Amino acid sequence: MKEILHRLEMEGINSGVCTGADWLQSTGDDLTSTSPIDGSSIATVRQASVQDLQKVAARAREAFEEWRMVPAPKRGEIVRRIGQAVRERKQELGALISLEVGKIRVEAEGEVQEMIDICDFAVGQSRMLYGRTMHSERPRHRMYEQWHPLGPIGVITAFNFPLAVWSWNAMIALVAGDTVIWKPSSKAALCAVAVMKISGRIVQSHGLPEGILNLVVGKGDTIGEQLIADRRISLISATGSVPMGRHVSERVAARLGKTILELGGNNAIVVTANADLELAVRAILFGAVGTAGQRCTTTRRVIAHNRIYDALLERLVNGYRQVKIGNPLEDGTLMGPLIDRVAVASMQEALGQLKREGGRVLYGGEVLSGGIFAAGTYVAPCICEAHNDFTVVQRETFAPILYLIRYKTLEEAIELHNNVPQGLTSAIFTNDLREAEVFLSHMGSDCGIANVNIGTSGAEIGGAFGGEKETGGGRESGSDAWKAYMRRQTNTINWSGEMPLAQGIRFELG
Ligand code: UN1
Repeated sequence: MKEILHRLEMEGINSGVCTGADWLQSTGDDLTSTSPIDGSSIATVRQASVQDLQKVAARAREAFEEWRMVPAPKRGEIVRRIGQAVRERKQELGALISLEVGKIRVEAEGEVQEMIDICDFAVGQSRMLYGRTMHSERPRHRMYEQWHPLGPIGVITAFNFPLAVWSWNAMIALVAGDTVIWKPSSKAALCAVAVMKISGRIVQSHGLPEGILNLVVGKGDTIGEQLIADRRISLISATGSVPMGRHVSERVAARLGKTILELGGNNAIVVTANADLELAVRAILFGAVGTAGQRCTTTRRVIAHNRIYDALLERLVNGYRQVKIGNPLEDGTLMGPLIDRVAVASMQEALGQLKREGGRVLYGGEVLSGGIFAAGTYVAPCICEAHNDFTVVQRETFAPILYLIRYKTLEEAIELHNNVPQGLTSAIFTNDLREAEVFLSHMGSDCGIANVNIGTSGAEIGGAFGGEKETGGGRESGSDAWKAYMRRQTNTINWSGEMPLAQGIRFELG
């Protein structure tokens, strides 16, 4: 552990506030990060006070004036160098993610790869911030639109993707010409400090002012509140629970600021009678057990055709039995701990609720104890029989609970599928072209992401990521998600020597 921290230039006590290369003497409370693996202390972060945030926000605003004037491809060059530096520290960063949030090594390194990928994507994007041209209805006029940098943006991230989600936002925002203030989850503060040590220095090594890439570790009810209320911050991008997102949305809307929200999911896989069950089981296992059920994209429901329900259940139970649970840093482990005991308690609470509503636990669900499980953060992943309208099924419990639901007709399956408040990711497993097309059509899945013969989690960075309904409607990462980080301007230029008005209006003196 010491070795990993050392290689990432982390100390026993670290400032949690920086404006690039400059780490401020933060004046908030100390936050000691403990590992969910064994409950041991990893290191301490000195959090931001409200005054620290004020200082950071002022610098971010000031730095924006200069950063927006750096040509976009040159901004891309800085992002390219960040990606390179992260590539060189992939293993160490991965190990820190495992230590601090309990992800298994391959998934933790996969997350670092996700950051590297978005850096590469953003570098290319920096030369492709395209606007359209239109034909003016007036003679000898030119009309076009262009995209300008937006301003400082605030990025609020959750513990479960401590690097990737920030980088989807921050790297795109950087090439867009925005400055970024990051408030990470307090449960993943060390990961944030580590990646900022790498990235902040690179941004500042080009003679640019401090304040382009900033970090404020702090509590939601003080620092978070201040951040979302700050009029200097043009856009707040928030990832987390629905109640958090609703609050952020209301506060930012009150000052008519912009938001990008990526909130809870309640993702389902429909397995039809024409599915390749072998493939479906592999996707469900990764989707439901991967990251110990703590992804927004985790598979929470399987809607299975009556005819294959029993066969699917048998294969799933067989798969679940073989999942090795334990230390996420050890080879062969497929499921590490939950983030903390609170998460374990909320999983148990959900299972209690399921039983009260008439559901059944078919496999797993226990809290594991003793030996390597002494921290009280390990559980057995769980398969349950449930009805879609149970209140417990309607909400997102951030734990490896999978609800199996039966259906008879595809129409019914889609109705069940869409009948939840959230709308992030979805999938159908079928070899029948018509079933697949119905699922992807207007009458099919109502989610932001819909897949065929691929599970609900593990999306690539190249697509726009986000969901509908209570998931918040935001889109991040690839495709044209960059547009949300810029302001659009429509320009009309008259080179005619006349003053014709649009809509044929004549407005002339005498
Ligand atoms: C999240 O859980 O907030 O699609 C993000 C996935 C990852 C990102 C998940 N690429 O599972």
